[in-house]
Amino acid sequence: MAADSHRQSETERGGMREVPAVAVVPLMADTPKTETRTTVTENQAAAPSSPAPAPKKPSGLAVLMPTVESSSLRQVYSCPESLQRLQSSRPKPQYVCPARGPAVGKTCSVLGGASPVAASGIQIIVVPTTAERTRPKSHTKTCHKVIDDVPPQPAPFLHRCVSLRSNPPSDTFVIHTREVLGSGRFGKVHKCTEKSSGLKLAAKIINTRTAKEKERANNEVQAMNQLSHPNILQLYDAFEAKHQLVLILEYVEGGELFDRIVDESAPLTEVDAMVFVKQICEGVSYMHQMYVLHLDLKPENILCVNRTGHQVKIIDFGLARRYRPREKLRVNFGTPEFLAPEVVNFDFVSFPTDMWTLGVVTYMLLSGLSPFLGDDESQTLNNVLSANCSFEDEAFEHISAEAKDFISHLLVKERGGRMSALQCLRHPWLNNIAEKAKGSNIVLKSQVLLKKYLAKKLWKKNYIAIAAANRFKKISSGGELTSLDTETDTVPIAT
Ligand code: PIT
Repeated sequence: MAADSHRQSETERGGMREVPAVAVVPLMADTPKTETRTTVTENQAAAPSSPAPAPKKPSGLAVLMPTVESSSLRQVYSCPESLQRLQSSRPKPQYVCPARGPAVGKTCSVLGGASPVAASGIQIIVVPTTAERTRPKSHTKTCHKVIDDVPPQPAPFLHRCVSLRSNPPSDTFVIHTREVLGSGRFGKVHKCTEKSSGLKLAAKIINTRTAKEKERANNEVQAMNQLSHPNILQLYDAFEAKHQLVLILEYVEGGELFDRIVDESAPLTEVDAMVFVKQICEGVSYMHQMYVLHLDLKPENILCVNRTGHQVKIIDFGLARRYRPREKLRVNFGTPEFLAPEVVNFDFVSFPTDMWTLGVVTYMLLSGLSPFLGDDESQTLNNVLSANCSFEDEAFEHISAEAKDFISHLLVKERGGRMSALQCLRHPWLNNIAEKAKGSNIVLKSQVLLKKYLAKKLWKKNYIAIAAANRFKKISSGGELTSLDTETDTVPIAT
């Protein structure tokens, strides 16, 4: 795909000067050699639903305050002050009761209506496509809704630089193991509550039997320690046991973005997609300014703050890497359909690698189609390498030229041709949203197609889980096992 005016200038990649080849190292390696241990107080801002914070007392939670300066162009060690400074320039969101204007035509489900909404939410009129108008569904009528285009509230606690604790998490938290918020190759995420404050949190229990799993888990802690942004899920605490690492994370109740938007009673329009993508760009832009590459920005890793609003947070920093100028990083992991061509080619990865994936996510959000997904893994990888994505499917029929231009400047085979996150935020598609919303907002076809995509993925996940259980049974009864690597999600790829 061609790229021109939105091409990423080198200065804008992470806000730094040209570095011909980029390299990155696991974040674990970033732990400063000399550390000063200090403590922070807990829950300086309590969760809206939690009891008033207990009187401040030293929590005993150690924070690493680095004293060693490294030679990289820009330091992100100086946590938390530098993080707070970067944050302080952002306008603080103001929340008021939902602002609902007069209904136009029939009022239907209102995305963002039940959550705290900015006084000036974007008011839009949603019209069904001609084909939809004949179907007996709730969003087949013209309706009115308000989109809360405000940044999410920050986590209900101040940024914490967390170091691993060796005492059991049950000393401090109740982990509700029956309530599963997410699961994956790593293990499971459960709801949890801090005993002293009642603060609702999430506990990600990561199995760390192998050195690789341990490295990934430690990586996640290191990455999250460096990031404090409303569009990035925050780390609260971390515990290490022999074969497990437990991350205590900010709790959000909206679930995965794609799971939420397939609810057909809440019609999805291009304006909704703009608001979601803009927030993802805000998070990625900040992450890149902090010299962190996510490298696994797939749809599952975007969570909604609540069930009705438009605020999203990026999760899963297990594959994240620290950008290191003059060093070169190649990676051989990821989810085939979201991999950038340089990953498939085992070439250097850097900021634009995340931007490619953002292009894939945006394409899917608008159309419900995965642009490079083939019948099997090798076809998918070949599709990625050809970087040939088209907007010819009827799912793109009502999608704006600006949206297609936005995607076209991300799904560019040549890394240097892709927009940076900052350039995305300046792209016309993500600007004047309220003005665009005044036009006719046709319901996207992506909802139905995404539902099929998710169902297929769930089927595959369950199939693999059953196959793995059967293989386990086989080994237990003395059979042979050739490979345990059955996960379809983030997998090592053949290079
Ligand atoms: C929720 C609510 C919440 C956190 C999560 C899910 C976290 C999910 C998660 C996090 C990861 C990961 C996989 C899933 O790799 O507050 O519904 O780092």
